[in-house]
Amino acid sequence: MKAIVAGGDGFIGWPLSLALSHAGHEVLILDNFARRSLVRQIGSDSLVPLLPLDERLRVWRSVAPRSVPIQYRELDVASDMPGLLDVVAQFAPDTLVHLATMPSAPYSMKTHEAASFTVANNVQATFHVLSAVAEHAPTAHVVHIGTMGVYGYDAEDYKLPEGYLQARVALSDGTTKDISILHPMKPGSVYHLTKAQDQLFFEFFNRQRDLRITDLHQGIVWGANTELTSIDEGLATRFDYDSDFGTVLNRFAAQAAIGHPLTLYGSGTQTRAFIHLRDSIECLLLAIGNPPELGDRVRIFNQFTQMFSVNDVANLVARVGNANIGPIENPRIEREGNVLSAFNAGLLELGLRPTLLAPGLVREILDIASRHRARINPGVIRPMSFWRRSSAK
Ligand code: USQ
Repeated sequence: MKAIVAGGDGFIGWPLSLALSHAGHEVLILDNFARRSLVRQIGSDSLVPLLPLDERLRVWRSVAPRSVPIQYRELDVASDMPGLLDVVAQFAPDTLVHLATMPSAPYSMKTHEAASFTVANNVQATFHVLSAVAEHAPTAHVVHIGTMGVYGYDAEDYKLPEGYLQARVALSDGTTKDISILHPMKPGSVYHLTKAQDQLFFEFFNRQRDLRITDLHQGIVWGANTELTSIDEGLATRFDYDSDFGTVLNRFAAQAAIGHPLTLYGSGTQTRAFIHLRDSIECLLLAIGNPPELGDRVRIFNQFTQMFSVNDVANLVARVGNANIGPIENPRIEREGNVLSAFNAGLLELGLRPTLLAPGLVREILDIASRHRARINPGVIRPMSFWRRSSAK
């Protein structure tokens, strides 16, 4: 199989590219390295040192000499539509995995400029990817990582479906009809808003251009390694700990490593869906290996394995890492004490075997954070983006 991974230098894109190559597939990475430069712009960097992409690929060739070499091309899929059309026409992918996104909710709420960049980048990137596939690889399967956050986190006493809601409408003759619609969206940040918008693009291109599309509504990813990124330090994926780009559990681990109180936002009673990085890659492989049939509607899976409150996560990291918890005023506008329950049977039925949160796995992340703690900039740990003060709200 031939796969394009747009955003293949990123936190998920890199381990996914390795996994696809390891499985014998021909991989072409497209990336503009925006993630590396945005994180540096805010005064942070990956906690784990990263090699430039060409050097990472050299390391991969040396440890996996029998794998098909991964190709790459520096390309901004959001701004260079002719370039993308060209690449898709020439490479003729069977699968295009779209991860070329500005992925941070806090960054998207920081300033007018950051919000505007997020909208321009994410919306254009999705539109360009779909247009290029429709034009030059119409039978290819487009796989995208979306977010559980599109559903919103307002307390509702029902289990969130995988993308589609059954609704009953009244017909003019007095009878009723059951229909299936996209679940209403209630994004909590400009970033999540772009992911909600993506769903409309997918529906449109699926209905009008017959594209085969899988949208994975992912929870918060934790963990620092996959089996393949652990083979050699030069294959590590990025580990962000700053308050804009780091996700909560990895952030807490980095904080524990330098003796910083864990930055619990508000009461910590926000419940969220979580998934280990290894499982995230496994889910992508399962989705790629089991594409929808031509003519199927957009396939949506909820990609998470467990639900926790932020308190649960803080308490576990505090216990394993011998850290204190230091609650601070919540910089976000988000409901605390929410009820969250959702179906995730789709990926389990395809064969996902969940990696469950356990002290040993937290210890693994803490060890990595401790090993690199000299690289931590304490100035980027506390919140740097405030929903209420944000000009983007
Ligand atoms: N939180 C803290 N302390 C911190 C950081 C976060 O208490 O230092 C809390 C937040 O208030 C929030 C929760 O932890 O309630 C999760 O925050 P997060 O920064 O780990 O994750 P979030 O901004 O929600 O977004 C992340 C990824 C995004 C992905 C999303 C999945 O950045 O790409 O889409 O997780 S989900 O949240 O399920 O939509």
